[in-house]
Amino acid sequence: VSPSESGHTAPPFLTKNLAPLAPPVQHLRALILRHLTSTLARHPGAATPRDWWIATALAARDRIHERMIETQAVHNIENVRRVYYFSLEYLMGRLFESNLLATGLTEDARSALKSLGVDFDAVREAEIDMGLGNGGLGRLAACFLDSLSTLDYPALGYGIYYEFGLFKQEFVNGHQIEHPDSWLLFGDPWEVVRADYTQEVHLYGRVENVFDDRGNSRPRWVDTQTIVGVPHDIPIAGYGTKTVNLLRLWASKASKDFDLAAFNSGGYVEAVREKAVGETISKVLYPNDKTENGKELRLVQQYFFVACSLRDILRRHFRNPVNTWANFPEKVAVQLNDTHPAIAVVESMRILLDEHQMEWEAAWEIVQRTFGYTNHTLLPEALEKWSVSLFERVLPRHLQIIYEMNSRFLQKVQAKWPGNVEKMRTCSLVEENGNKMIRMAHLSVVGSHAVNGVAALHTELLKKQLFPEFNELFPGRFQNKTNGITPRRWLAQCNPQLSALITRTLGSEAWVRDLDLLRGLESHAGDAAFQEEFMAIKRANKVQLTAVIRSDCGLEVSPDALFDVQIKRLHEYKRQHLNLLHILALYRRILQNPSLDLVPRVFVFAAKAAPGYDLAKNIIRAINVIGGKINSDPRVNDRLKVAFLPNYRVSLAEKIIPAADLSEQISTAGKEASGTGNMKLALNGALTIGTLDGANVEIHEEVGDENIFIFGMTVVQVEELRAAGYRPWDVYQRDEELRAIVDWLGSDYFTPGEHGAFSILHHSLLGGGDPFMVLADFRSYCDCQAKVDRAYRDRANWAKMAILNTARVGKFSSDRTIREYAEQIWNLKPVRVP
Ligand code: B1N
Repeated sequence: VSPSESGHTAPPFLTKNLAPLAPPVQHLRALILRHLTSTLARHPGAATPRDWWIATALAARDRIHERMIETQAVHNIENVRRVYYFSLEYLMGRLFESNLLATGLTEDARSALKSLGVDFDAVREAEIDMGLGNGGLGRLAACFLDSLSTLDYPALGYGIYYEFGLFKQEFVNGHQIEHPDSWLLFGDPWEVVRADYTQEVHLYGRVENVFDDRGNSRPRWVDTQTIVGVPHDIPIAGYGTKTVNLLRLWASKASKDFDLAAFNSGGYVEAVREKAVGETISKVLYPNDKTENGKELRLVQQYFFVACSLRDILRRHFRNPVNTWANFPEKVAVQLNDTHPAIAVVESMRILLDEHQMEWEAAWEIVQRTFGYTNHTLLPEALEKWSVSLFERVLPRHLQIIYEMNSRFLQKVQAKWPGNVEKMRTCSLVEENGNKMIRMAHLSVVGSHAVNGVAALHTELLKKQLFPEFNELFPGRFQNKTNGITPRRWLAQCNPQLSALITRTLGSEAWVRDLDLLRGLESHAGDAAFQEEFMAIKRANKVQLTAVIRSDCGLEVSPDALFDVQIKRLHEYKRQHLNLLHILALYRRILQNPSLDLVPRVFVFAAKAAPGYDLAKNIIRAINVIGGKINSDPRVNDRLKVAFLPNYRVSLAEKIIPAADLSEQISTAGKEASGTGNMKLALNGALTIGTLDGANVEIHEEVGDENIFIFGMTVVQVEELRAAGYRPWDVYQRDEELRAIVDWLGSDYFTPGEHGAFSILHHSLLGGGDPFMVLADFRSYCDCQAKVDRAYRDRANWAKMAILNTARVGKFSSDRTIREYAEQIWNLKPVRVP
């Protein structure tokens, strides 16, 4: 069918003077022009990059929709087993390039736009990131969706359609300032609203007992408020396959009943205001990464999306007349992304007990067979607990069910350790010291058939430190699933030049779907010509990043310097302040020895701090202010530059990572569950300087000891030092240089006239007891950085190490991770879509 016969034509007045192109490109161009005129009502002469972005996205979406309809039809007709990923966060980033890549339209779109005089890169940059997540946990969910579709696994992601994603960050005088993220301002061309699948959810109210005709009482949840959830579907197109799964995100709306009640009891304005309450549920993403603050709205968000999603799963299951409760666990696997959606376990029990009159044991078996739980952190402040009184108000019936779960579970504990009250206390789903709290992690472990950590070390610590009793009670329930990243976004898309070199060298693009094939680069690591090419690409990427640093930081940096990169959420345990202390040490050494021979370095930071996290914000301020001073000090003579790029997000990561020489993974051992930025940077040929923490341990194993810079205390050493009584003051006293720079930091040298500007940070290191042992690891870190400096001078050997990093990190593809989940937790089979 020619473009003119297919019905997808652009109006002739727009096409008559255009150059002829290859038929597929010409067809795509016609589609783009049609969307520009018929959907956006825009003349090409007046179109902005944003208009072209939407028009091109809609053109690609046409193809994706065809595949999606086909995929869903195959899944439904074959009544396949599916996995449902429940997550409060999805950090998708931009979808333009990833959808073009998946559908094989990247080059056609580039040519079509070029023939219209439109720059592809400008179009790509017009898309606002879909930033519905905080950090690694949300980005992992996004990588998993990509792998699930690419590997043809029937899957659906469920979450919340936040109107505002993670805040936008700006720096004013070095301070972080937050702004709302209005990502929907210009619409989302990828989504389809499925109003026909709207679900109703109940909240608040009370439980009463009603009697049936045999005189048996049953609990009934009454006087509730009703909220409705409207699904917004984002298609997730697999790479090199026809599978298109869905990400289904729920937007909250006030229900008609809600409206009516308000209208009857008050006036019109009150009624409309009440209605707005129902719509606040999906208004904003909580910007806290690992600090739970027990806010009612957060619990309501969790319950809202879980209840909508479970009802949607039931609707889908029972739509097929062959399905029953008996085969439900054969068709449905649900994975809980941390405890945030853990209320799903209780809601499922409520549905089975109260709405389907099932007996407890039968219901419990279904629930347990259905759920799996992934733990993402050991940090106590991140382990979710909800106060019993809050629960009682918001979800009174669920609280009753939790009590019943607990009493049955504690019988097991009792049977295992007869008469041991201490074991009961530690294992209980309810924490009883003072204000009673529900422990969502315990609930998740008890309610799931599989519990996993996200890196080998993390899983070991999970079994030994966090859940030792549970590991004894439920042997085999705990497993490891080391995290991964999608090679589509994190190499093929973000580093096109390196991708082209790899494809040329390996003779095919197969590595994009099978990352272990990168091992084929190992034999080229010592080849001088290959090293040259590899490093030329790194330099080109660095040149591109210098332009970003120029525009976003107003700073001029040289692409020949070593790019030393730390990009991740700002957290005490991640120790951006350890990096800062090293920078201060180098600065001081230069001031004391003006001719000091240092490899010129650009320290690149990017990080958001939770808005209420004062210490994290103080660290940002310190890096900005001290960095500013160093950048403008002529005595430094460009040997050190500090660039703190504002507003870290997925699309910015895609620009920084390909340009990195050194990857900072310097958390206190035992604190970073896995990390995934470490994988992205290594894959793009950055060498890691890191502690033996999280997945660094496994990166070390894969790349080999000669190709990584490991420093600092191990988990065991951290524990020993803590047990022996860690005194940062002693470390400070003993190390002359450390003492000088900590004092410097505590003075007002960097902030004349503003006394105590970094006192929160200074206090955390000394008076506050240095909980993450920054001072204890300082000397080892500096020594290791000196090794990096020496290594960078040997260009050929550095190139070899970088190449070996790229070649040897195939393990960290999320395809490998997802296959492990599918085979070992979900019992899920791929389904090819013809
Ligand atoms: O999950 C990532 C890991 O790679 C990181 O090491 C880990 O820190 C991260 C509460 C969290 N753990 N916990 C969270 C996020 C939001 C929130 O409200 C906790 N994020 C992680 C992927 O496994």
